[in-house]
Amino acid sequence: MTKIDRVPDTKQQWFKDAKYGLFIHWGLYSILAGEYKGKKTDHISEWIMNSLGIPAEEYEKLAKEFDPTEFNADELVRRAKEDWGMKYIVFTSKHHEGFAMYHSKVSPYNVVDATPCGRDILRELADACRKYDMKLGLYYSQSQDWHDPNGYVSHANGGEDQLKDDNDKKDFQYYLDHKVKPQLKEILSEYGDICLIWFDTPMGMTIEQSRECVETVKSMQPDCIVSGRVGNQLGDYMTTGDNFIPRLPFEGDWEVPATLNDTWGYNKDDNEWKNPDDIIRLLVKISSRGGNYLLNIGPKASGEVPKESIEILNTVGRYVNQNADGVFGTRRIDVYPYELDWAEFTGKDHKLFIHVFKPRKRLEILNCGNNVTKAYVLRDGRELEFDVSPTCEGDTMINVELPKDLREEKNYCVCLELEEV
Ligand code: JFZ
Repeated sequence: MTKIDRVPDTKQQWFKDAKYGLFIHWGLYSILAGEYKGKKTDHISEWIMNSLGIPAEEYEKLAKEFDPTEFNADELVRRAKEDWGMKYIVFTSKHHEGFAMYHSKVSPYNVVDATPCGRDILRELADACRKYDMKLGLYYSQSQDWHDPNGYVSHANGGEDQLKDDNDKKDFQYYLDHKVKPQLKEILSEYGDICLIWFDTPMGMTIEQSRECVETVKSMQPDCIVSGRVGNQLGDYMTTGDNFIPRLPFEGDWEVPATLNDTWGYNKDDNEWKNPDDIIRLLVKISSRGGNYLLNIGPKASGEVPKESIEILNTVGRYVNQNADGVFGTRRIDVYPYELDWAEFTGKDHKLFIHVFKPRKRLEILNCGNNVTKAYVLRDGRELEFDVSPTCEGDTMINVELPKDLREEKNYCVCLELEEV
């Protein structure tokens, strides 16, 4: 994460309210699923071409095997919207491997022209997003392209000096003018409204080159926002590292991209699935600090989403759907600038939401701001008794009584309505 000296502002209300989105990493690497000719990668699987040093002429043959018979964009978008409660989707239109997951006229290395299936995956997704009124954003790797001779290469396994020499010899500007900008124009003109372009690590790009990327996007769709990784502090919002939450206070618009296991692209050997309870807590914690959580799935080459991902997202989705008022549209709060092991707080308007993650006999909340006028269980509206008492330190303690059934529970939310002053 690079240091920024201004507050990033997307000026897009949908982004400030969204809180929860779906990242989809899908490409030719999904066919290899972490293994090539008996060799397994110990790096994130979408990097396999790079980490196992597969030559471009070999790697590109994978396209002949791409036939996603199980991919159903409609079903996926419906799940994201209804079952998982997500507000936007970001799909890899072209990752570092250089392969376009849409019908590009700029390069034949794309999912329609180079595969037997001939399906325009982005078209299918865009149509489904329109049907379900889901915002669609696109990941586009602007700096690294391991298929184009002039795209940058970085190394999973080091060797930076040699690489820097190799990269310096390339005509990156040519690649920018002849592949990146024309492809950006395609994805921003042929697939309807695109809510954001998720640029990735800029590497050696100059400020002019980052600016050209931003300007290409804005010239096509002025409301489309760009991620901080476009480089040179030109992004509309800040992007953190995988599952990394910045320290309070972080003003402005930001997003945490995150994996459910330890890879973005599908890896058949990665079973390090996170616990849904931890994901729920992370989502709430990020909301309380004013950010968005962009949670990733890596579909298999067949298009099937790993069942473990679906199960985790279904569980998280139940919490999100039952407690939507306490997640979406919430603002960064400063009421609780310290950590509690049993709760996280979110807030908006004159409401403070207490997300309870461990069984408690009663809820004791210190100094929650203005006077409390009402307390209720968010998911069913049940009103709760409360009283207010001074502490010896001169603070105010709100004590919320819990009915018996809730005292054994975790993962529920209580809303405190506060007096307007
Ligand atoms: C990048 C990609 O290289 C990776 O394959 C994946 O697409 C991910 C979402 O983005 O990886 C990064 C880049 C930067 C950071 C972390 C992962 N970072 O700044 O912490």
